[in-house]
Amino acid sequence: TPEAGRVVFENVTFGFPGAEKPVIKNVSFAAEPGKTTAIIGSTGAGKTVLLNLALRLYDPQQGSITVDGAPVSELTRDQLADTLSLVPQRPYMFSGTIGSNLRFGRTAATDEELWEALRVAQGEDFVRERELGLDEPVSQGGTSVSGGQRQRLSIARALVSKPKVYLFDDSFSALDVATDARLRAALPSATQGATTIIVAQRVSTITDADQILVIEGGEIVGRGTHDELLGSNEVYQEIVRS
Ligand code: TTP
Ligand code: MG
Repeated sequence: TPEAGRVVFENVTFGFPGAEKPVIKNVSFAAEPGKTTAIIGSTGAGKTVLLNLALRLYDPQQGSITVDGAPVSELTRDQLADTLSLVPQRPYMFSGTIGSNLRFGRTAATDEELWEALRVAQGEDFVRERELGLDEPVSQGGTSVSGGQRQRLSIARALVSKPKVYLFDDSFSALDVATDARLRAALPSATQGATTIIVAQRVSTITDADQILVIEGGEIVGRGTHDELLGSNEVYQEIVRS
């Protein structure tokens, strides 16, 4: 259906219980299947909270969030987990192996699929270098892999689950610029047809996005393509300069 993977926020307002002010204010946007929506803004702007709302880690006080045309408030955790994959800002590893961390409950995924996901996520080389490859043990918390490696494993894990919606929360910032560029070049064909939402710090990560949302203080203060925002949005111009 044309709705497949479409994510729509409508006048969403959210504040943490007991907090004085909402951290998300009247946010509306639609993220379309086959397109990339980027979210950029300073630290504390509310980017992570926006992604968490889509996953229904908490419910908004006002407004609605729908996926595939259905309110997320009516979807079960399992349905949400099948539809949306989040690569969290601080990826986690479970005690097990690299392979079990990539499968993460998807027992049906073949080794070949795991290697393909690793190839796209630029994680193939460092896993091949491990003596046991996919069977290499990983400790809880992932202390045996570096932050950048953890991030790539976490991206590969999302790819293995083949969701309709990818949520990347600042997933490329721990990568060097060359690896970031290779990964983003490989990503579109691997995620073809899916809805992609990317929270980014570096403008270079999102210049190709179909739609960029500039968020400040929990509000959308600009939206458009890179070129449109560059010409018209002061907050975006400031981010580009910094
Ligand atoms: P975030 O959404 O975490 O801000 P961000 O993701 O844009 O920032 P960064 O680039 O550093 O990752 O937070 C928005 C506001 O919500 C901020 O004032 C902190 C607050 N907050 C809480 O109070 N509790 C929480 O669990 C989270 C996630 C955020
Ligand atoms: Mg964040």
